[in-house]
Amino acid sequence: MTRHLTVGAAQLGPIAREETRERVVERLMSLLHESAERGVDLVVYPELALTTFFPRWYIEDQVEIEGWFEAEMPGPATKPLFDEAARLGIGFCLGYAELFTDAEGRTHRYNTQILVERDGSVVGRFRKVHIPGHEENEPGRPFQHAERHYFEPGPDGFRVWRAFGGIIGMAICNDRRWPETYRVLGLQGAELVLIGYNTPLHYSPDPTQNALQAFHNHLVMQAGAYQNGTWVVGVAKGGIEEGVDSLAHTVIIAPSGQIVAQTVTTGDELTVARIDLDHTKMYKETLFDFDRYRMPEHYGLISEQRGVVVPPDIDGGA
Ligand code: ING
Repeated sequence: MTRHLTVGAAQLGPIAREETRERVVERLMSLLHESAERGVDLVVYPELALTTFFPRWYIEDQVEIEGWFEAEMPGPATKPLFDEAARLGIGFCLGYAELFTDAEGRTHRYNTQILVERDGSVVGRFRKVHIPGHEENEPGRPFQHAERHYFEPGPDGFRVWRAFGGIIGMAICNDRRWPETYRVLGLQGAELVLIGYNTPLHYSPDPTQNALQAFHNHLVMQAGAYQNGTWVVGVAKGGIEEGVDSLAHTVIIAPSGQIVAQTVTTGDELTVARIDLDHTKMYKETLFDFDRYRMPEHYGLISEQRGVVVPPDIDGGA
């Protein structure tokens, strides 16, 4: 039996600081219509797909900050996208800055992705777990990466949802660099992992990594796909956005780790692949038959420890 699904990775080029939600939704709508022409069932948009990547500035005015967030999803600007996608029978994954008020009335700010089925129903919500960058103002940088000033880590961890005929997981940007992300999803049976990202080419803490950004981007997602027998879709917001050159290189990756589709520009570009979710079995039921081959009795440090602890007794001897 084959479970085919046609997936569209809808890369965005730069979004200007002054660009309105309505104008951005027009761009998302254009990619949605191209998806419909190309028979796409599920279209994946990038991280923070409704606004410019505002963590590149250290903003303290709370009103301005809240202007970057969505208090409801869909909201007035995004409802047309939801309605059109449902009319076309196309599902989508959308990244945005979420303002959430809990039952106790406390406000939370998350870097969020939602998964919307072809009937327009929201079937999943993921909040970014690994928040990179810095908390305090660092004006000495050419641009900031103050995600920790704006976002709390997602409290829900890494989950999967049954949708589009398979088991779908989500992750956001820096999450894709951590093998734990894919393994926790893999242990839940993930067959397709959807990841949006905004990645500046310049990495202030170690600029020697700048030239390796594209290599590292594909390395981590190809490894995550192969080592967990899952499809992975990585979708960029790329190009020079408010003066910051950001990685594109959007990809669709097979459970073998092979790239089966990728973008070739740094702008709004859709790349499409018809995937077979049963292809995952070739790896999940052989090399990466977790139940048969994993040895969790030796993996304790992975969840017990946060940082490195060098054991005292490592100076030689069996
Ligand atoms: N961006 C980055 C990422 O992990 C980063 C953090 C910035 C990495 C610059 C390298 C260079 O791709 C997000 N948004 O997590």
